[in-house]
Amino acid sequence: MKTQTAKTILIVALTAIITVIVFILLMPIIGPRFMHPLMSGYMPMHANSVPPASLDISTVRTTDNGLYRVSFTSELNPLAINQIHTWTLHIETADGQPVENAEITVDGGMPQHGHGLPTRPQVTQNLGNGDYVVEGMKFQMGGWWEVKFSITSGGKTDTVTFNLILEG
Ligand SMILES: [Cu+2]
Repeated sequence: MKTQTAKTILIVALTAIITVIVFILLMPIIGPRFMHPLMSGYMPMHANSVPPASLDISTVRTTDNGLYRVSFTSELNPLAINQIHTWTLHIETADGQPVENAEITVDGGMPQHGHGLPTRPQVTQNLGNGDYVVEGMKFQMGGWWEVKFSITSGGKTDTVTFNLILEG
């Protein structure tokens, strides 16, 4: 009888361990599909993720220190979730001259969820006339996103943040 009980406990324990291991191994595959619905709605901490009412969702903005005027257009219009796509960024000086040879880095994320972008978008082409191709844009859930560009030209760096509201 004791042997039988020990056997049962062993089987239950092994099953539990195997389940955990399989779950961990599958996380990279099921993770994005499994976690993001949780993060975007069902978890209590995200239940109140309503974007601020005064959010500026303009696609034309002046950089934080007033050096550049930046606008973007998205190849995916209207923007939608779960699609890798390309933006074109246009950069001018404050007085309207195109900024031709800027170094640009891209960052972003969801301020209310505490996570960044799911991809690492890169500027891959300088089209001239202040236009730059940004490849690898993607948003994996609905809600408030920030996309931040750091722009350096002639040794002067300035940053700009675009706000997006995506339908989930
Ligand atoms: Cu999120």
